Amino acid sequence: MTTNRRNFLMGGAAGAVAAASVSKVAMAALPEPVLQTTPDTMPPLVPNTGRPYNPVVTLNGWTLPWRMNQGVKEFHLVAEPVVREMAPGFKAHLWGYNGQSPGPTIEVVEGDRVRIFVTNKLPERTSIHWHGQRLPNGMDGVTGLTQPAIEPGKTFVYEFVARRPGTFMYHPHADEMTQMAMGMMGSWITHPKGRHPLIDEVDRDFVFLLNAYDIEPGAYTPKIMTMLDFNLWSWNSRVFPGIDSLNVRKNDKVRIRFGNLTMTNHPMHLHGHEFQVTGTDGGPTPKSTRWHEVTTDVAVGQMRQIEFLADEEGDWAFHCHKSHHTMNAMGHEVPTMIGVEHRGVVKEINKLIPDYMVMGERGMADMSEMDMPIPDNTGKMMGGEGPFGSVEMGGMFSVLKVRRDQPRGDYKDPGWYKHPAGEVAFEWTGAMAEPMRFQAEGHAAMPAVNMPARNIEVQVRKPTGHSGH
Ligand SMILES: [Cu+2]
Repeated sequence: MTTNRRNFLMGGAAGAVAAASVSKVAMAALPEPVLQTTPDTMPPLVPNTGRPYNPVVTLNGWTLPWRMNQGVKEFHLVAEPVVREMAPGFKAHLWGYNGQSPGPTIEVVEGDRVRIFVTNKLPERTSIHWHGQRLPNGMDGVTGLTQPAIEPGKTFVYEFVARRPGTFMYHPHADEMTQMAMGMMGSWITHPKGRHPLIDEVDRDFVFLLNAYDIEPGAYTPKIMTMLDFNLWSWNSRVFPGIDSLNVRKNDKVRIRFGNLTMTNHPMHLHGHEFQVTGTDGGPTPKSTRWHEVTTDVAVGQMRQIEFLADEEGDWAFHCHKSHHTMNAMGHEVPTMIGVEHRGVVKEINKLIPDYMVMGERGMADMSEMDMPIPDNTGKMMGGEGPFGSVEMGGMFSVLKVRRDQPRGDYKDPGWYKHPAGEVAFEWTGAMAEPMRFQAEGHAAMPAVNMPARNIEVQVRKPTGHSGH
């Protein structure tokens, strides 16, 4: 994580578009849009105006600065095409806000009056819906229902009071299928205005959105008609190993907030610790409803915030538990070859197809170490080199790094965990007794009828599509 950069560029081009499309009076009132040029996790934006609060850290993202105008917090979002680096060496042509997809996180305090200017630099109409907020109906951002569309080149103003503390998100409500498939979304945090009985103070507070893309290997632009068969499962439009680690100090109280804007649910799983779900987009959960979990499912259009005490040192995996969602592009249309010994025939096939190669006869892990040639600009099927070799993961996967000597409030990557002697699983090289194996035929609840003439043996075949999950 880069903590020494905050590459905010004051956007000249965006200002010019706004100037062309709004009146002189409105122009004078329009805050300069702030753009972000890097996909790195930016340090928390400590408020220097308005009520104080403990800011969040947006994973591979940033918080939008505001301008205070006579007691109103003014933000300027610019909807526009962006180039997002989804992982090192892999860039996607997406749509987003202020230079990135997702757009910047908006952080305000309960009771704040908020004014958001939205400039449309997309080739089609848009709007923004403020998911989960209590607000006047006409500020809800549903094109055609509560407001006219924001046509290309136009700037609209949304204004409301952030009434309810919690974790929210924003996204278009205009041609949503296209605009969300292209990456238009962002997080919104409303901090409590004082001590809140259901909202604890924490030492670290992270936020990100789960999103998914269908980008063919070698291509740059997502396919927008895809309903279920996505091939890039991302957090804040990044795929592992491009997702930053979540770095904390031992015994920090940690909150992680995430929202799901994909087309399927994601069971989010944390290793080494138990957490509680302390809030949803409906607000903080009553304490009587909280119990400890290590996996929580977040359905489509939901947000969850989890909290735990990071009291176990180490590098702990944190990922979606659907195994297809921890793979990058190309993971799917490959037949199961486990147990199929076909190295012998490769020479023959190579006469016909010179670049034919053996894939997956011992499982798929081989492929991450093979360094097989892939088209330019493709998220590797799996990737990430850990301290003990290849991490056979991609997609929705990152690492919670808990360290005794991580300075308070410092989010820098401490490197790999140094395990105490004798605390790493190791190869057994001593004498081996024959392992116990169960041999007998199974019992049955009732005697079977119509038994086949001889026993059937089957091999497992990996599903080749994504339908239904
Ligand atoms: Cu998932």
